[in-house]
Amino acid sequence: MDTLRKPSIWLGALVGGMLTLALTAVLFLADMLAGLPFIPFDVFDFVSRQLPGPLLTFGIDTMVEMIIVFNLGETSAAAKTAELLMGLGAFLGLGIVAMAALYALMNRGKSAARNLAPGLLLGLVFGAVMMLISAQVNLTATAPVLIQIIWVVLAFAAWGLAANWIYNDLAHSDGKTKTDEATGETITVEPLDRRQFMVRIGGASALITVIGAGLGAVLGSRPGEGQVVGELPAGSGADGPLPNVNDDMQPAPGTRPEYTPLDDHYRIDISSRPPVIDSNEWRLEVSGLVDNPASLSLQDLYDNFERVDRFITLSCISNRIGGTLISTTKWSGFRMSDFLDYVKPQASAVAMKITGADNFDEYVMLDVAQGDERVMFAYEWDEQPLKQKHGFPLRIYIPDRYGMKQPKWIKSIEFVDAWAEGYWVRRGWSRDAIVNATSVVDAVATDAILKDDAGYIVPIGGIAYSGAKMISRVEVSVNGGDWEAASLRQPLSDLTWVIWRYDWRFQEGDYSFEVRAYDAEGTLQSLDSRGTRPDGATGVHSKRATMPTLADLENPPEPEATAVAEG
Ligand SMILES: Nc1nc2c(c(=O)[nH]1)N[C@H]1C(S)=C(S)[C@@H](COP(=O)(O)O)O[C@H]1N2
Ligand SMILES: [Mo]
Repeated sequence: MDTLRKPSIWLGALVGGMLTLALTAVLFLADMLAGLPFIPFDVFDFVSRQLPGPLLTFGIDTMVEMIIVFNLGETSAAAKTAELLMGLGAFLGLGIVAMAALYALMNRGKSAARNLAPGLLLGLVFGAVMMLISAQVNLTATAPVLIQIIWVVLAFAAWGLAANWIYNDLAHSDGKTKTDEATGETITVEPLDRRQFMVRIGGASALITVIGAGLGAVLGSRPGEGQVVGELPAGSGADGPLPNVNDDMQPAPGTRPEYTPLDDHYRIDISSRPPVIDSNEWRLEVSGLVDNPASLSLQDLYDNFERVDRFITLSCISNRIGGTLISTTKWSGFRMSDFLDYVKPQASAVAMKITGADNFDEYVMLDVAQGDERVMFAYEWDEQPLKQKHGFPLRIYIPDRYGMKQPKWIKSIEFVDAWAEGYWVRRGWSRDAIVNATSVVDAVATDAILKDDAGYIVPIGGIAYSGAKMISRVEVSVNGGDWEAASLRQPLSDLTWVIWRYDWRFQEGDYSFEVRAYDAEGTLQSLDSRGTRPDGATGVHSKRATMPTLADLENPPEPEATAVAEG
């Protein structure tokens, strides 16, 4: 008879950790090779969809705070990475708790029978629940649904069975006996040392983890976030000079690029990974209160509507004063007015409910859609089809509104007779999300000080933006002194930010440079310091800098003598 030595729940947790890591790697490999769902991210997305608005916002705020405090890089990219890591961590935690619970439950059983039912049951239940969750939020799995179901349930069943099998071996690992077949005698088998056994299990899990994750990363043929699936209409490919090339005003060194390189455009959305959309299958479904309901392919959009290009600055309502959740690129697509002429809204239509492939939804009032000729749909950014993460194949642009009002990955537009709250409005954010004027000091260029006849000049510069209200004047105040006018570069369009520059007469010491801007109507930006929620941040941005000493400027210390440029 076996002697039973029940494995503790701590051993269960350890086994859970190892097996869940291995499961994660295998799920990842299957995702990369066969378009099967990657459950850890699905669980994370599912949970974040359920969280009450304030809690969700608090979580995002804390994360952004940490990214800024610990200087973890560009906010939106770092936030996405943090989310993915949190998703993986939470899934691992779930696996650990599940296995600890399994071991605790099994320890309550009296029988020493080598039963595999509890683990199998746990795996099947988990697999089924995970598949249900995935079915609701997964945007990237491309394998047939039946295959997805079979795969997920089997993978989790194997995970549960493995834990159960390890439990049995652990429980029976000491003083095992068996009957010698030749002699009929009962002999004692060498007790298998638990530690040794766990090391073996750990080694096997680690091997699976490394191989799964490694192969997945190397063999991954799945579209990356930069790629799109299916055939594409030819983009314009044009790459002409920017409209303001002839403006002599040069930004202060260190000012952010006026035209954001596409790879650096900020990105904010509600899913761990952007939806994978096949352009061959995608249709824009137009329904509801219209005379001409339609189902339009991407090619239809290129063919039916006149192309328009606009330089546009987009900002997230979560952008903090001086933050990086704001970028500028060239949007191409077609006018809202042409689209409305085509589908013919009925008299009773009041708003459009626009839904993305991620089920993000927003309501756009028809009077807003018709109130500005510049409202448009975009299928290209920077002369290329939209990147997957930026909303391929179609997104909307509404001037003077923050990004939360502007769905990406549009799949349907329903004309309805009443406005309702969209995704972020339901979570406590602004109903209208109108852009607040803001101005930012990007650079106090102490490493690019200029010399003129009167002495030295420190270039100071940055951006000013007020949605579609344009910027007429930017002012700088040094250490709380008078507000002095900065010079403005001609903007890329009436919908982009403006680059400003202020050449400050050098003085030794520590200084704080504040900036404020006026819109085209002469309205001063709000100077009240207010956080992002619910209506977007306001307040004055400033930057402190310590000037070099005059002696250092006149006799630059070797060998970094290049700091001073002759002006
Ligand atoms: N379908 C969909 N559209 C969306 C979002 C989203 O999560 N899903 N996020 C919105 C928000 S909050 C912003 S700020 C912009 C960001 O666009 P970008 O990521 O391309 O810069 O997209 C908007 N459109
Ligand atoms: Mo946003």
